[in-house]
Amino acid sequence: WRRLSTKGHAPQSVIGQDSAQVLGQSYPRDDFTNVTPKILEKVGRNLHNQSHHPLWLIKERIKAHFYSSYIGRSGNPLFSVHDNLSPVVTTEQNFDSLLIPPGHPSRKRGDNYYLNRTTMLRAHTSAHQTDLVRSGLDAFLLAGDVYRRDEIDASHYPVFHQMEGVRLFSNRQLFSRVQNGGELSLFERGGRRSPEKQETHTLEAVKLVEFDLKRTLTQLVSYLFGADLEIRWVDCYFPFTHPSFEMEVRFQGDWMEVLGCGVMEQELLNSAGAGDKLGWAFGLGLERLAMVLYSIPDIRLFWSQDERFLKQFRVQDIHQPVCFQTLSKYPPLHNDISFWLPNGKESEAGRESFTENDFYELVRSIGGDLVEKVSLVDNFTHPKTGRRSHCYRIIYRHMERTLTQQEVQRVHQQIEQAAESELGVQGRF
Ligand code: FA5
Ligand code: MG
Repeated sequence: WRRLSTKGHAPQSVIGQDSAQVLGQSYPRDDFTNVTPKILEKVGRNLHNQSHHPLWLIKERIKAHFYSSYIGRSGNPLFSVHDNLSPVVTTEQNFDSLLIPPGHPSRKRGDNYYLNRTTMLRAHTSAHQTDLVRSGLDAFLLAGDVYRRDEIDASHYPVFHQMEGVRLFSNRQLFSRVQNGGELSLFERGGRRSPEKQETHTLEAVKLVEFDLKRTLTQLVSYLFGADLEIRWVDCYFPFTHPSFEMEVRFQGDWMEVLGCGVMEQELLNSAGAGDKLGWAFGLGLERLAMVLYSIPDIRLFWSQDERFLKQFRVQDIHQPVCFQTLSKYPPLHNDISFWLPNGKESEAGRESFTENDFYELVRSIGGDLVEKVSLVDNFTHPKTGRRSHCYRIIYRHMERTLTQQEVQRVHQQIEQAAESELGVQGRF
């Protein structure tokens, strides 16, 4: 609520004559290189990791749901969460590890951002599936920025965010709750691939995995949107899952696809060292969910640095409902406030007797929605007395009408009085 979005501290990414510098690494250019400066500006922004950004908020809600619903045998969360993997991946990770064959249309230069022939900005979070499974994880969530060459309109942007989920099951884990489960197996020899299943899987194992996958995702969206949301499952195709499905939700009278998922291809698990297990995987679009959940009309708004956008998501509790209001066209008014801080003595607890956050809290409690932004504009120490003074600028703006000087003055004076009586500061009003 109180600060402008923290800018990423990632090293700047640029494209030069001979190489691209991305997140502090250099990649030699070749005939495949097609990243642009505009796209590289977005690398390292990590919107999903910026506190109170709507994508962060929805990621936190998803994490909270998984942490509380799926608990391991020793009381630990079953799913580990990964949100800091570099978006720079090899074409092997993005395609080959997922059984996407050479020459497959999804590899087209026109659809992806290549740093060179062997390195690219990931086109989906699935690029990390194999590595995380190989590292020994049985259940994980993974959030990250993904890059696809695409047009820009209200629902398409070349950079968006996905959350991947994977869960693996051993024979015991899958069948332990089934009567006489000990007699069932995950795998069969000489089986045939059919619309229902892969050749090596037993039908009973696949049906349980598919059921667990759909139940997990249905519970997730009912947790996010309430049980009233209409959803439907559509059969589809991915090279790395079979069977595969998309979930669609009803949004503004139309069906909108929010995620793809399926039973993981056994060949992928075999090559990742988990050949004794079956698994499901899903990949969902965080923007798509956030747009439905918060009624955000345009995907470009996620990149906005406008306080009027960002402040709407600065809720105390991540479960508090947020309904996005379109940005006000009405003009802002600003008013400054300066005061001497209480004497620099520290309280017994070793805490400062005045903190900036106390003041922000106070402004919010009095000014409510009229306050768009508060910022510290001057911090002054008197050369002789050593007393410190702060000056804050408060920007007032109403969503639905033009504020008058008079009504802003009233609120501003209340803030001045409360600052003196509650925070022990001395006004220089
Ligand atoms: C994939 O990216 C697969 N990796 C998903 C997957 C993971 C399948 C694991 C099976 C197992 P797809 O391209 O359909 O699939 O994208 C997945 C989701 O990302 C979509 O359902 C949608 O919510 C979101 N998405 C895709 N393209 C865009 C876009 N241009 N803008 C915003 N969101 C998008
Ligand atoms: Mg799709």
